[in-house]
Amino acid sequence: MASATDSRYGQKESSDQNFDYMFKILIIGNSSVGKTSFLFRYADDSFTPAFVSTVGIDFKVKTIYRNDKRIKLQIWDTAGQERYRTITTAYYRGAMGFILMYDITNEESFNAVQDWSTQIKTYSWDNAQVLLVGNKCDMEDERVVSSEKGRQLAEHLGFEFFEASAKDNINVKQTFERLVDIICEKMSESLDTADPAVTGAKQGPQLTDQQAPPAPGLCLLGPASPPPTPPLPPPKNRSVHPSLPPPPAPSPSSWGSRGGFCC
Ligand SMILES: Nc1nc2c(ncn2[C@@H]2O[C@H](COP(=O)(O)OP(=O)(O)O)[C@@H](O)[C@H]2O)c(=O)[nH]1
Ligand SMILES: [Mg+2]
Repeated sequence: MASATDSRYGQKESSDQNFDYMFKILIIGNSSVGKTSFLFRYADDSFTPAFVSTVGIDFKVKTIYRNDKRIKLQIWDTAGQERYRTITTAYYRGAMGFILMYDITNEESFNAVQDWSTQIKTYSWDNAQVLLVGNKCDMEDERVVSSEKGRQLAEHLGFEFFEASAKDNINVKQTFERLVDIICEKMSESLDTADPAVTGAKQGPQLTDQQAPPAPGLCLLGPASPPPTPPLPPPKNRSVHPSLPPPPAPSPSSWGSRGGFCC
């Protein structure tokens, strides 16, 4: 069980202030679909077959380069159980992106996707980007949810779609990078169409313009500009438990997207 002293969540990168943008991403979905494993595969390139139930919510930080920009990802791993829903949904508000995960060997987790999507629509910014991920695609013999069903549901919900395996490291990096790319694309579009009176610019600023002010809550510029809205993470190496206050954040406009990558 993750805890305040859980060394699996070491945050050595979290205090690094050297970045151009910071994106907050949440991984959500039913318990045991592989959310924690997916995050550990991506952040640490590690995998453990043991199931260690996540308590509340926790995060890892990973910094990547996209379009010559240093992007710091604050990736929040949530507990899937209903009893943590109040805490975890409180974290939806500042998120720019969601990885909504089900397990291709577990029909119930797939049937729950619609509910998770409703949670996103209810509690997140309208413009948050979502990828639907069918995890455990290494378990082909036990598959009960076809790729086609996954793709159709993603299309219906307006999300892009990936099948992946945290265990075999299939489409893990690709999922995060695609999510970052669509966040960047939509952020750039939003800034292009931003009201000059609000942004103070004659033309909408580009993603690559480091001096340009971001649309509220869409991105966090590096050291020169402190975060406008999303919350600071909790102290190092700790989970967020029911007694701790949730973070806030407001919301702008609305977007959507589609596509598909299977195992
Ligand atoms: N075969 C396989 N097992 C996985 C995969 N991802 C996670 N698991 C296993 O599924 C169980 C639940 O994983 P976990 O990451 O704790 O799920 P969470 O509750 O969604 O965070 C663990 O036993 C993992 O080892 C995967 O891609 N393939
Ligand atoms: Mg977990």
